[in-house]
Amino acid sequence: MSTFVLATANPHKVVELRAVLEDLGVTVLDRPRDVPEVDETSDSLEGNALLKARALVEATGYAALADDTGLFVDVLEGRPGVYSARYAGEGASDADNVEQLLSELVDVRLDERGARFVTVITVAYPDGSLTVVRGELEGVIDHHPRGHYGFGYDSIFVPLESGGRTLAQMTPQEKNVISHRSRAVRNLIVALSNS
Ligand code: ITT
Repeated sequence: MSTFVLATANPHKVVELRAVLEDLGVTVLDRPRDVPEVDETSDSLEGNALLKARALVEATGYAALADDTGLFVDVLEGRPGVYSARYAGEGASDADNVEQLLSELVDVRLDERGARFVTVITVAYPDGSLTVVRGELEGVIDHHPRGHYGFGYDSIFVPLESGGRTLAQMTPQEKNVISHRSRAVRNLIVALSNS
């Protein structure tokens, strides 16, 4: 079929994406170490995924796959959103970002703490064409962190279909069944199978 180079250097994502794409007959190349990372300057997930994918197509000549994820909290008008990775400042840890978000929701009741994770995956091809898919997971932001699985904001995000558990209280397998990223990947499989 074709060859894709992956924009992410995150080892968890590389393993997940490589398995799915190789099943579809795609040859997967890791991100070349000598290609510099692009600044994620867009104000949308789609824009940032496109910036990452386009830069890699230009550098390598291969089709490139990039993803971007954000947590959108209703009562905060969608923040942290596209700034999820650096919400507590440049170089912030997951714990710093969680603390920052909880501090902004101190007086907000549970029924007003609705939020969603969104993942956008973009494949950019050398001829300029694009495949863009997304996956979403609805839930609420808990008052305190719970659980030890996962990463990022998992310890405070309670999916609607989790029986009250946070994502960090679900095993990786359970999270993978419902997660925003796996939903985006499933939509990618459909889009690539139809193309
Ligand atoms: P790249 O190297 O691929 O750009 P990244 O660290 O920028 O990866 P993402 O764009 O996927 O990561 O995610 C942005 C932030 O959103 C990330 O730093 C996490 O804090 C959070 N996040 C992403 N996916 C998450 C998940 O499944 N559960 C909890 N938090 C998540």
